[in-house]
Amino acid sequence: MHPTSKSQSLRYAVSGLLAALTGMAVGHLVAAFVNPAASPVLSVGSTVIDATPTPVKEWAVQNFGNADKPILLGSVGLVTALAAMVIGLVARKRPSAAGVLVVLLAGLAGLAAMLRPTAGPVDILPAFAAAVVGAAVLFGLLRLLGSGTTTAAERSTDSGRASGSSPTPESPLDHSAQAPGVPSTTGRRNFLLGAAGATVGAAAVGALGQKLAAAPTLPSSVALPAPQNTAAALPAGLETKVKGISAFSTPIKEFYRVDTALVIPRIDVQTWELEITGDVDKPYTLTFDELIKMPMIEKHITLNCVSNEVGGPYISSTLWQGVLVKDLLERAGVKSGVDQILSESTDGMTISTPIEALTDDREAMIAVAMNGEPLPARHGFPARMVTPGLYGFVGATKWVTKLTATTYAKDEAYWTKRDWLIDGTVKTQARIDTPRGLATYKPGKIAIGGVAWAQRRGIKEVEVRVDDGPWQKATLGPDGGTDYWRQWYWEWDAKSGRHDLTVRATDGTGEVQTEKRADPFPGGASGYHSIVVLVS
Ligand SMILES: Nc1nc2c(c(=O)[nH]1)N[C@H]1C(S)=C(S)[C@@H](COP(=O)(O)O)O[C@H]1N2
Ligand SMILES: [Mo]
Repeated sequence: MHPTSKSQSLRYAVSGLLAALTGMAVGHLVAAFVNPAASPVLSVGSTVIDATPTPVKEWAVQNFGNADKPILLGSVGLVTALAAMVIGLVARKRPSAAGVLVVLLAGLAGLAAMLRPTAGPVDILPAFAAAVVGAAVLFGLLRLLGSGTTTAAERSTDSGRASGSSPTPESPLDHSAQAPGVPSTTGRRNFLLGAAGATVGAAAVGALGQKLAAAPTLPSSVALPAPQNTAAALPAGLETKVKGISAFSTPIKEFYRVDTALVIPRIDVQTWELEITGDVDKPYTLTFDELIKMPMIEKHITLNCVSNEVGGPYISSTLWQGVLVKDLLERAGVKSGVDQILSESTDGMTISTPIEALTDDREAMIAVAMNGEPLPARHGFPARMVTPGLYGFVGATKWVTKLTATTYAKDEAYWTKRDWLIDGTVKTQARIDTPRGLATYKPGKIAIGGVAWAQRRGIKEVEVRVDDGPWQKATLGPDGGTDYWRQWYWEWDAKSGRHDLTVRATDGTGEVQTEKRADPFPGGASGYHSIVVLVS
């Protein structure tokens, strides 16, 4: 191919790319007003998440951790960019076909947005805006590409400038060097200006959309009342004594986050409502003000994710404040035969929780505060469920708006449809936080420490083993209650060499955690946490 023609192809590909970028950016901005989740790139991303088979999703969570979403969105962006560049190339020969393809591409995003479980009619608007702007930018750039087609006079100045040779206007050689439809300097400059403008515009508009979609907090006019039933303050944890051990109370900024939401739902407390319905005598709805006027309790609870690998990071602990689910259900009068409460959130999540877990003495709650502060948006603002003893996927609905008394036979929750178990009882586990696996340490005294948990049962004992040696009893940290994790440590006199360190916990009933390894899917990981350290 002729080099000039090659760079001309590049300009067409760039036109397609910029059309898609500006379209997506404008769609993102429009979505900030109608529904942030309806942003073209986000709704396509969410559709991909929901359509991904469970094993692939597990693999992504294990391998990418918290980077799984940026990587997913990056991939969606990359595929879109490639498609857009192809559309740009098509536009060189068939501009109207390219226009149709831009509209189709935006249409796919619109379809994804409309098929989201919580989609409303306005959710089509971002994709519509993306189609209009995308097509406009494409045709705008095409015009610039076509507009400055070389005139003889311009060509002469062109070649003169480029080569520094004396101008030879109308030379046949000069003429043949110019491919048909190739823009002059003016045309190229106009195209570059247009492209730069589209790039800057897309970036500015996208950033504005991102800012407008930012998560809300409790307005200063709404003050959380103190709980009637306060929890005793936690004793100081071991973290000051054992370097590298998880803090007894997880700093809220470090609290793990697991959910399917690509944009954190923005909920206005003034319009938020909690509906209690289903097989109940008196269904009712509460505003946020009415909810927090009910008696509230406080409780130290450890929350963990069923997707956590043995030794994994998806576990955190804090003080929660909220209204007992039991009180909320009592007021509605749950009919006999009900075996689950199906909770729903603004982002379309559905979670089944066994009715006993919500009504027995474990104090499951609709929480409105963590560690004395209103829930951060990413942890469920303004209200979420917390059920001690159950993994989050069956008891910790964030951004909750509806509780339906029903049966497992009648209603199936999001994860159940994806073959995760209905029984989400937390398994007894222990984790080594320090020393770090595969790190090298000097011989001598090394504190081995970490956390152990068995919510509802509590931790009675933690033991550590070095290589094939005997199980050594670890010292336990303070007791934060049966629903709270327990810190532990054991001082090791490390000798040179490569060593395996293994930990196991015994729960409050005297049962030692199982050694049998299980993957997180479908009901939570099991097995002993073991690391290798090098001493030299
Ligand atoms: N609305 C909603 N709630 C949700 C989820 C979700 O995807 N959407 N994920 C659940 C899962 S799997 C877990 S482990 C916990 C995690 O809560 P956190 O992010 O506050 O730690 O939230 C639960 N609640
Ligand atoms: Mo989870």
